[in-house]
Amino acid sequence: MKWLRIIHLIHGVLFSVMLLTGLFLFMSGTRTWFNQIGFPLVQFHLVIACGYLLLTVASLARVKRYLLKKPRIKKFNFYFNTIFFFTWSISGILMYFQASLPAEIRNGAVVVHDWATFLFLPWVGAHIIGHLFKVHLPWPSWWKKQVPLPPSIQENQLERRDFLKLFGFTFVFLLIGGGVKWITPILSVANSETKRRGYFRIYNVTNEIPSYPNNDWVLKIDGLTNKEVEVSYYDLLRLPSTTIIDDFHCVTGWSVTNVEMKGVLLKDLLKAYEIEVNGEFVTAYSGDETYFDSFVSKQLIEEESYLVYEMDGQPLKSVQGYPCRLYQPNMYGYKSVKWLVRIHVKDSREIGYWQQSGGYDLDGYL
Ligand SMILES: Nc1nc2c(c(=O)[nH]1)N[C@H]1C(S)=C(S)[C@@H](COP(=O)(O)O)O[C@H]1N2
Ligand SMILES: [Mo]
Repeated sequence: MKWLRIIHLIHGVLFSVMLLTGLFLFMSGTRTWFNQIGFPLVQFHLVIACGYLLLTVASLARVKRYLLKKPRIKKFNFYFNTIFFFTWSISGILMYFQASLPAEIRNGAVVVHDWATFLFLPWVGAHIIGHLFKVHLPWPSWWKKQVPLPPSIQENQLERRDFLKLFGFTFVFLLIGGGVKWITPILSVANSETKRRGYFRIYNVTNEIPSYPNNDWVLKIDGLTNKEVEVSYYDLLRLPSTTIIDDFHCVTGWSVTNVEMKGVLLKDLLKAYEIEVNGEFVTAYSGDETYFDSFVSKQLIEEESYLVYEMDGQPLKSVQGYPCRLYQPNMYGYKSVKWLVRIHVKDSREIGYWQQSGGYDLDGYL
């Protein structure tokens, strides 16, 4: 009995840490903040998860033996938790090995992992409140056992548990409301070839969105070239455009399928301006003055890459890189530098932002 209590406590602590780090990973703002202070949040989340996994697997049989002698509500708790435990573990393991999995499974794993957390939150809330305040949710009598009406109802008075109920229902209501909004684009059935599936999680390592209010944006092409060129927004729109419908993949696991992107092929721009690229490497810089990534020149020119300015028929949104982002269809999303302002040709290779701080692969091929 004493042991079970200790296990319960460790379980609770580990779970809370995972929940918190998980939410921090989920929200772009906190994710960015941890990244800025150099804290390896993903690895931390994983290490705790392994501890949690081992502890749970080791104690599962004992806990089950203990709980099955108890009232139905405890049995319910046991099975409810076990189902979620396996859902998180399996989807988490799939997320870890996502690089070697097909996009559908990868994307599914992220959605399941996030959604399991989302659906579990109300239970966690109720469980914590129950333990802290020694109150219990008013389960219907057929579920527990026959109980007399509480005095508060007999006397028609409000009790703390009534406020908790109110609070609880509001919370669940908000969750469902938020959830519906969030899951609609994922569940939406693609009714044409070109309909997008999934959604972009907007990433920005700086927490500040570069803005170009009067389209006072220029793309500079310089370095080892025969000339230095500055291309304005209107110049870009005037160049011959190419549209691609493609699946966008982030290396952290999410994908958006059938995204329509319109822009200018870099090789077309180089041709139009008669620019010769005389260096083996290229660094692409963002106007946020922080994000950049590097390529072998060939990867951007011969393999084709896009200077994207429209997505799904609309100009890019500011958070998605307005007015222009780079896109290399064979590579992961992190190579798609948003608010692209400079293409610098060099004879040595820069180590990009995520290669320095996240250990991402230099080339980033899918
Ligand atoms: N300037 C800039 N570009 C960026 C990023 C960023 O943080 N800053 N994140 C990259 C990553 S890791 C991905 S997956 C995509 C995400 O695109 P989205 O923010 O439009 O969803 O943008 C890429 N380009
Ligand atoms: Mo990414």
